[in-house]
Amino acid sequence: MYYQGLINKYRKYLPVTDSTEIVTLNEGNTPLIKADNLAKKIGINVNLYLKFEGCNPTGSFKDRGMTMAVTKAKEAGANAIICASTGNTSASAAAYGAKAGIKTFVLIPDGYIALGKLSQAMMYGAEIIAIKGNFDQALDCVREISSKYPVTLVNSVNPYRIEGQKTGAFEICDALGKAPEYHFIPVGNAGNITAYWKGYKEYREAGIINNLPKMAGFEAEGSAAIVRGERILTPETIATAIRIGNPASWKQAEAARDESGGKIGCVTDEKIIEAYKMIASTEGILCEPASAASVAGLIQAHTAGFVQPETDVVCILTGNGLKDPDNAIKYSNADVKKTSAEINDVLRVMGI
Ligand code: AN7
Repeated sequence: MYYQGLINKYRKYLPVTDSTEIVTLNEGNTPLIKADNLAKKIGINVNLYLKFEGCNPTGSFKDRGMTMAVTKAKEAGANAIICASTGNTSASAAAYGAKAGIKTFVLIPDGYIALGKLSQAMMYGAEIIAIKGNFDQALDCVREISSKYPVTLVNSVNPYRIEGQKTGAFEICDALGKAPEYHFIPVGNAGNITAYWKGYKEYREAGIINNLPKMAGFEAEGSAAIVRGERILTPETIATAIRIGNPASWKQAEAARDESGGKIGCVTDEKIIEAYKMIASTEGILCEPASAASVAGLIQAHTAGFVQPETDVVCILTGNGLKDPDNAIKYSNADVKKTSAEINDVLRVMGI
């Protein structure tokens, strides 16, 4: 049957009615890829799966929440939406805003968003405002603006975003016929870990699964507010998507950890890059650096003895590596060999 996006597929779990006009780009339905090569490389004896959210229409998991948030904004008659973003939310808001015919404002930290994400927001036609400040300051700004002016906030503090994003958990359970034992995920603003945990719990309440995963979220070390237990005023990390020092869903992330018997940890930029390269070279999947925090987290947790063998483990790869070609080129170590167009020269360079 023709796939029409995640609201249509999971409508009975979502706040829509038969008369709701759905704004969709046919997001969701992303592949859950068995990653035997990566598991072997890590040296872990589990069934490892990568949920590649980079296959969404704008290249990240944000589309799951945005279809829902923009559908509800449109239903409520909104003329404009606004968000703060480290990049992916702005790309997604801009795309769904374009589809809905709603004006979109995005606030981004000037100089700290990946090239591909900026190009997306530009092409989809958003009003782009680059602030001299970080994501947390941008979020404070848009929260205040949306509370005073008729513009709908579509950051993950908008509960419809969480509703849409919880469908990622439904898809994993539908694919495996159960919940995995462990769910590894990057943490920035902490909306996604909140959404997945909600999704797993709702599927269990509905009787579709009867187990729940341990939720393991990972922040970047230079932005690890939850791990350190304090707001970080100048968050830093190469993984700009999660360069966030005051996560909006902080409490909900801790609840997911505590209710599931999971953990929230942090990984260094060095480990993030190592995982980023390992995922690409062993599995043929190019995710963005922030996404690799889930796999870097798995490696760390495995070393610490947190992961039981012969279990199902899912790592969420939240965004597509094509969004950040600068980092891909910088860290690949690839040696591009140049030569003339003569076959003999090409063969010589090939070492034949
Ligand atoms: C690739 O786009 O916050 O913990 O403004 O883009 O739900 O915030 C992006 C976050 C992980 C963290 N991976 O998710 C934004 C933004 C990627 C991301 C996260 C983000 P949350």
